[in-house]
Amino acid sequence: MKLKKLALACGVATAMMSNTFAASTLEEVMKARGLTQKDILAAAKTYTPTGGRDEYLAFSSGGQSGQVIVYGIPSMRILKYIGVFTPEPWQGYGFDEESKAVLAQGRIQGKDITFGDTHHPAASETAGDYDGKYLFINDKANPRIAVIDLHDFETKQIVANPLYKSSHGGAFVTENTEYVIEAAQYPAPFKNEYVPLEKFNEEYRGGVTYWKFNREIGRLDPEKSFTIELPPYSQDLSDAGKGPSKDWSFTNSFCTERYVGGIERGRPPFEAGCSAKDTDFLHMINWKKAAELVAAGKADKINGMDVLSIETAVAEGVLFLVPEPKSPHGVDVTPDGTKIVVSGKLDTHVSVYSFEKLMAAVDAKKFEGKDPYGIPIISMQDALHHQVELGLGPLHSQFDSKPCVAYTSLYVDSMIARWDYCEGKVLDKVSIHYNVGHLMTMEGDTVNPDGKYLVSLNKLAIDRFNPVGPLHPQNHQLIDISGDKMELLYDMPIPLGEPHYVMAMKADKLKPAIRYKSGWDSRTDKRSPYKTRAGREKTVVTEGKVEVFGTTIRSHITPEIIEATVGDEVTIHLTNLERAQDETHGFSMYGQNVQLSIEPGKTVTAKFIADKAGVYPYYCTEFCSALHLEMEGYLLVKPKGYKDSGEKAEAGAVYTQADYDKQVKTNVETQAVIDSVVGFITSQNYQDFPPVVALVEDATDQLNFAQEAKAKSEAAAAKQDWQNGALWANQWWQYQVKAADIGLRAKTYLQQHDSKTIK
Ligand code: K7E
Ligand code: CUA
Repeated sequence: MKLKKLALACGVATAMMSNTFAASTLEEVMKARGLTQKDILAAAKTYTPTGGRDEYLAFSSGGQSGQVIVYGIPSMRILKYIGVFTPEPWQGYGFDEESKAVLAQGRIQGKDITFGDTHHPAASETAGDYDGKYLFINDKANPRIAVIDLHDFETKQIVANPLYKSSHGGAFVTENTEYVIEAAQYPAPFKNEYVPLEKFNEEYRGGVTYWKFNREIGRLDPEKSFTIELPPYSQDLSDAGKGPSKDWSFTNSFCTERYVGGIERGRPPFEAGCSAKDTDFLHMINWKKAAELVAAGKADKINGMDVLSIETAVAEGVLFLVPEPKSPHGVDVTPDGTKIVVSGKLDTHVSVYSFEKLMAAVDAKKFEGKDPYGIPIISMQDALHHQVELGLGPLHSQFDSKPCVAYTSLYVDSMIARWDYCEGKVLDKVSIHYNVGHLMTMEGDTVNPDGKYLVSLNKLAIDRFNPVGPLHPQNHQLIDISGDKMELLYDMPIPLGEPHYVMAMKADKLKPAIRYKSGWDSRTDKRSPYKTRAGREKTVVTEGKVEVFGTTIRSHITPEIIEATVGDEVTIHLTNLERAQDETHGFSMYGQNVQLSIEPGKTVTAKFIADKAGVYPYYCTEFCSALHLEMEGYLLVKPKGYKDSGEKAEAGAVYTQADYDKQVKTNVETQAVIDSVVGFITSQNYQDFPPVVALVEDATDQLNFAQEAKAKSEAAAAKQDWQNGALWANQWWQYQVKAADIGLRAKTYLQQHDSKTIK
């Protein structure tokens, strides 16, 4: 009765859909779904058939989620959320001891911080071009930078800035990733103490930190990093120079009024006091020379970090200011490094500064004055190439493969402008939905942009998607920029925080691993001391401690029974023995906040106190094989002083010789099937297909396990132990089934990929 009603309701609701399904020609589908020619063209430009790959991979900030979102372009399919500043259970990030140690590096003054406000991802560069090796991202709320290794898409390191209390202008890398730049935002005292706001001008400070990157080990080196002290202006976005400007970096600022707010004290709010002046300052820093000064001992140690004071930076000629129209936001260096494009939310123009002119003023010591901290100011007239009127609320700029072509987001107009920054001409505009912040073109912040597509990161998504409550998804809109007119292709909802910036890299620059070296600690990139081999699993019990050295492989966890006494510290190291692609096992346990992800080859550790006597089942959380549900076990936590009754556990079922014989017969038949599959594969040129070679390796592993189980069953049978004989025969069959499954996958692959007999 109920079913009937449901069917009826569904029938009405999906009437239009079923028309679509019934339609068999393109015209019919277009009519049924109300699609135009233009829609079909956009679909054809983004649709990726099954098994297809994207040309670019985008790495997006995950905003308040503290994560990085990876998606493909042009399909806009999300591929991964990388856990960065926030625990991420699927990846076991923040649950295993190895990744907890990474998150612990991000503690702020000893406190665990379990979120991040990620803004700007930056990929490592060699000679100003993405090299596909590392990704960096900043946290605005708790000034930190994370390092992600693109070999496995895992977060390896978090560094917390010891001076700032917020930061925004990061992460940006210098031309050969010598340094990762992180600028402060809201000024605060460097020391971790109370300083009254009345001392704002004297003791509150801003700064730019240059985190030294050690490419050999793929980590930032705080010892070799340094900060340039800056006045208490709110430093904002930054960019590193390129080509002729490669030794310099540029950082915007707002609120150079140094207003301190106090709306509740009857004073005008920050927004009024911070935008009163007509101009703010672009900071121009010679980081190369600053690094030399630090190496020569000219820095002071503050909170353990080398800090070059304003005074020294000015005296040594590494720090200059240039006025820029008030409340600027984006600063972007052109691919050839000759110009710096600055846009201000409150000005309809973008200001294009000439690096050559800036250097001429520096060399001639031609300044219009000094700021209250003694920093020389280069006049705007002396530095500008020109200003170009683009529209309302210009924010960020990116570049095209075509010379002199830039794209700038117009926040207030809700448009993207394409313009010529050499000639100062607007070329085209396209509307977006709505209020774009950052925008991004393919490799558009490198020395060698690809053009092709642009992604608009919109701040509002009103009316674009099915409503899901007051909190809307974010909207990344894909735009085709290959033709004379920009064309909007696709809306992608992002349901995870507000991404600020995203960068896209040619997918073929990435060479991610499919498995780890056996027994690998992926967070330290070293062989784990807890690596456990098949057959060497053990549980070590000492006073107050139970330490398990276990393994996982389709379809069992070793051990299957762990015993502890209440109050024990339980440590479980698990090594995934799999070598096969995508054979990750999970491990979760009742009531202990344990959830591990053990990718092929990985070793991870769960640690907890068994503080309550009881029974705690555990199991594998990845559907890894036909007998995945049976990948299970028990932690038994006994009360103190518990005495075993000495009773033997009775198995639920009893097996006879007939059961043994029946299983062996099945196994012999199964082996015949396997032999025929193996015969097919080996008759082909399968060595020419790496995925098949990997499958054959895996199947061979399984058949070896089958042989071991077979030997055990025969040994039991020889002693007329039909119980164990039958069970081991069953285990032998389990391995055969896995081998057959893998073999069939290999066979299908060969048939679909034109191996020699098919031709
Ligand atoms: Cu939102 Cu670059 Cu942090 Cu602009 S930022 S929009
Ligand atoms: Cu291993 Cu499911």
